[in-house]
Amino acid sequence: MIELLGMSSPNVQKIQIMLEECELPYRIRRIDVWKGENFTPEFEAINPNRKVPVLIDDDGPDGGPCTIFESGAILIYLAEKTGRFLPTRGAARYEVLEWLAVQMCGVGPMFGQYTHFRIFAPKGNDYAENRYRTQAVRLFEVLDRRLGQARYLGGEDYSVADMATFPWTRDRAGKWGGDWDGYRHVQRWFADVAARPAVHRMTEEMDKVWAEDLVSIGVAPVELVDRLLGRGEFTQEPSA
Ligand SMILES: N[C@@H](CCC(=O)N[C@@H](CS)C(=O)NCC(=O)O)C(=O)O
Repeated sequence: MIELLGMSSPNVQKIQIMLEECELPYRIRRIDVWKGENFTPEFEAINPNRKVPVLIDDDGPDGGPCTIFESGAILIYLAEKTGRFLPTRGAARYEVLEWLAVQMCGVGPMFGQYTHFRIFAPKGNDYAENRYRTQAVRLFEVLDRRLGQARYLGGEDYSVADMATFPWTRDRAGKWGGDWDGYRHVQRWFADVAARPAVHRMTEEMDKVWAEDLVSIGVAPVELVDRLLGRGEFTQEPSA
């Protein structure tokens, strides 16, 4: 059995899509980051970076249980375990890995920071908000150009690169001042991915987890939110 540790965030959603696509039996263990459950010694022992998702597989590559953290590594692990959604060799493999890397190193961090500064930063912090919005819009343009040349991000076949990117584009460009109507290739791809039964199953399940997350967000103590966001008493001052 596989256990997926996480909440409703995009980095967790991408793993659930892959598990559903591969029809692997799994269960979700909710880790409530708003209650600091990712800061316990038990959690730190399985992910020193203290973030979700984490995947625990009873049937790991060496015959025993294994634990994997970082969503990109988890997707590659599941692709290699099942032999699906990532070509095993040749240029096609690296094309998928390139676009997976664009998600991991670009789309995730930039969209994440834009969300942070838009929602959590004190008013007047226009520099950071403008910078990350500009990066987010730039990345939408990169995705749109790519999807004008290829059916999917990794090439002609649906792959882990699409699964990784899809949750980050849900609900976003239109609200962000980017020209959603202008991103017609992203829109075509988005509709295509959203229509997959596995993706449907993920959104149904994750909408329920999101409802639980919303309750936790509403009652989260200030000091836990400050630790999560790295602010207040958790701010690191520059060394002299
Ligand atoms: N690069 C990591 C990012 C994981 C990440 O940022 N997870 C967030 C939820 S999306 C989290 O655990 N936040 C809690 C915290 O930062 O304390 C991955 O892709 O797995």
